[in-house]
Amino acid sequence: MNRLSLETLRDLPAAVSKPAYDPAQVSTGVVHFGPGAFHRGHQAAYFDSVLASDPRWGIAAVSLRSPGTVEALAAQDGLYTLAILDREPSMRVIGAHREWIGPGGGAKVAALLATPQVRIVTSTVTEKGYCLAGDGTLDMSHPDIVADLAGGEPRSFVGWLVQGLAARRAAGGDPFMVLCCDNLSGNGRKLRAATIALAERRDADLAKWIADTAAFPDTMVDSITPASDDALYAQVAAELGVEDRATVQREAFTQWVIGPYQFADGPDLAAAGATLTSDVGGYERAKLRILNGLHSSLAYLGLALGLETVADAMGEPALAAFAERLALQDIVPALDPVAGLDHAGYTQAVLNRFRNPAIRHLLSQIAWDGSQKLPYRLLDTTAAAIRAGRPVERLAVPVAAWMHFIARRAAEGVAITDPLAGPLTEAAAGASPAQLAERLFAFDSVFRQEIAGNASFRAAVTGAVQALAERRIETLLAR
Ligand code: CS2
Repeated sequence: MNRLSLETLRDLPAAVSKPAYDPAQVSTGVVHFGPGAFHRGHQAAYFDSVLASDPRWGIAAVSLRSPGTVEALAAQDGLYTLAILDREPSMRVIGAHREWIGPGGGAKVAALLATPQVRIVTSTVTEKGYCLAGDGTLDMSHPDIVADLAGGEPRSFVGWLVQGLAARRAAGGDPFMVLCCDNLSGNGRKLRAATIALAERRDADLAKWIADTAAFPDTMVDSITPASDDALYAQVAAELGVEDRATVQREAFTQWVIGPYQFADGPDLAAAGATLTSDVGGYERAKLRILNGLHSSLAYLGLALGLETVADAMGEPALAAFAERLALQDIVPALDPVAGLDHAGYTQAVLNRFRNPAIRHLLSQIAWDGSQKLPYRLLDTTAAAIRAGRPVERLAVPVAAWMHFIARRAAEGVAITDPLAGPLTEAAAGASPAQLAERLFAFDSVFRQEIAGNASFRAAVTGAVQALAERRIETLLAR
């Protein structure tokens, strides 16, 4: 079967929507680090819409550690299909990527970051890709940061930002704007502080220049984008009549909320559907704690029940009802009101999205990197509940389910995906339920003192870990 390409694009069925611009006319204005499924399903679609009227915002996709996506894009002239799988499915070919750089392409990345026409750097490098410590500041002892401090070609994303900004300053140019598109609270603020902290080690004037001139707006990103799988490749090939190895699937819903920034003559992201607001923090907290908090809860509890996907978990009445109570009675009360956002309505909309039967979103995928995700997703809510004197028994359940997940994987000898996989597995191996809770509470990058030191929460988690070990999960879901 032929591959999707500029050549085969012309013959695609009429029902498939195609770029509303000539890809040959597009220039590179954005460098993106981490062109995984989420980027291709989310930001790239916004820039693809912008390109219809402004050809300056083509994307250079940078993936210096894994070649897969870049090779697939290269074989397809940068084109891929966004399969929107929802109540009304549709297929859209995206042509926003005009350059793609894989392992060994560091010199090219450095050159692009120094190019004045490149005015935006975006990132989806996952939570762990920012090399932050438990308190959200740059972890100076992280191996990639240690390597970057020693000089040479950057290893970390933050290292690339510092190098790129240094080159622009040296040339007397303007900084690029940085848009962090990962699920961290205060993502722009944290990345800005990390970049300045690393720059300071190199050159205090550079750090000051970055602080004074470079914009790092906070963003909230949202669209459920499961990893591409064989079923998707087959479905897209059947609908397009050509093979597409870079295709991605996502739900119809998509949201990109971007905090205030000054950026003359930039891309009109608002016209492409993004929301520009002064209260991105309110949206971000609601999304991280409600959507992502429930996602992680469903993942660890659903896996304990032997379920496979988010939709399966929502099909389990006791689990779905537990998730709804957790959101409405524990998570929402810990959120400050946000103008224009009804938290209860948002919760129902999220639960409805989770029921989307057209999407197979694996719980095991969401379970990745729990040590990085739990603090923003569930433990910020827990800290707020502790401070306000609200009960924490229900919040303890998903946290215990995470511990139980690690213990089960350790017992089965199956590796987990997590930057702390080694130490977590070691702590969990052979532990009794009480020891398991005790040992995992000692991971202070996950559990800050306010939480680890709270006797009620510790007792509730320990009891729930015990109940999970004894397969008394229904009693927990009844909470
Ligand atoms: C999910 C997110 O994998 C995960 O941890 O919770 O990727 C989630 O699907 C997105 O944040 C939705 O916008």
